[in-house]
Amino acid sequence: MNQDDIAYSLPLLKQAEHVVVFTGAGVSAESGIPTFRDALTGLWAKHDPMDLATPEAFARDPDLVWSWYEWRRWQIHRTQPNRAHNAIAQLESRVPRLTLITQNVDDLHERAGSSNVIHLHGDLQSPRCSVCAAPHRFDAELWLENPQENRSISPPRCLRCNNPVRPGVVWFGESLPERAFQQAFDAAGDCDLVLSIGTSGVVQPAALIPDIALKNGASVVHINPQPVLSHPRESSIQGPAAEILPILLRDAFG
Ligand code: BV8
Ligand code: ZN
Repeated sequence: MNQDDIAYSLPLLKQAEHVVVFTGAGVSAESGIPTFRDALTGLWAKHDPMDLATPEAFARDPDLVWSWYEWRRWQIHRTQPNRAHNAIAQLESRVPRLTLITQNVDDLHERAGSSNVIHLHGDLQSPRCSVCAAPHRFDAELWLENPQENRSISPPRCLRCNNPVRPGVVWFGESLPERAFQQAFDAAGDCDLVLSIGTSGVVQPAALIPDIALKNGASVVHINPQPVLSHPRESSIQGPAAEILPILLRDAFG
């Protein structure tokens, strides 16, 4: 982590009227949640997430896809927000206006205390009927089944039309939720600083968020162990978010 990169970002953060925090799977990495591209383990090792996270995969094998999401939901249920999530929640009260946009489907930002989290790719806590879209409530007892990697669990049935319930996430090839999309893109066009944290910027159209902000004259600071740079008003603080963010807040706001 380069102290100059932190020093360069401090005035941007202190002077910002509207900060957009844009997070990807890397912000949850230090809570032990593997990023989308990390190698899957156990039953999932032979699967490519890109093949599982599609409507076609769910239609072909609903038990396999539902089990994968239940295993991920179980992993998230058993972990805690890390210092990056906590620092982002604290930042809300340090800047005049903050919009938090996440590509993640976990609830770690909410559990760290962040409010009004915009989930561009949906979330694991709001399953719905795959046909009539009726919201489904998880049955608390399900956790007694302890969905380890080697279980195959059938999705519950919709109470209204008896069709399979699906995870409340956005699969590849599906459109992003209209309201979340609009809110996120409006915030990107209005802000003066984007903190882009733990995202490789591969998945579209979410990856446009920093570009929209740059086009509107904002600055972008990437926080990522990998360098992510392509524009004069983009800078990078290389390193893990859970280490960098607490330092950034301390040095900027005391
Ligand atoms: C759509 C939910 C319209 C499911 C996910 C151009 C325009 C529009 C569409 C496309 C396009 N080009 C291609 C497409 C199609 C596709 C797409 O983008 N494909 C990619 C692979 C090229 N996009 C779509 O299909 C989208 N839909 O556009 O609708 C449409 C409609 C019909 C037909 C066509 C188009 C929907 C995309 C949503 C997919 N759903 N998640 C689930 O989770 O199962 S995306 C999923 O992958 C995650 O949510 C995440 O956003 C994304 C990437 O995951 P990761 O790789 O894990 O995370 P990330 O990339 O953020 O990388 C991790 C980073 O963290 C790394 O950089 C690493 O260095 C860093 N890191 C690691 N440790 C740390 C760290 N950083 C900080 N601290 C650390 N400690
Ligand atoms: Zn239904």
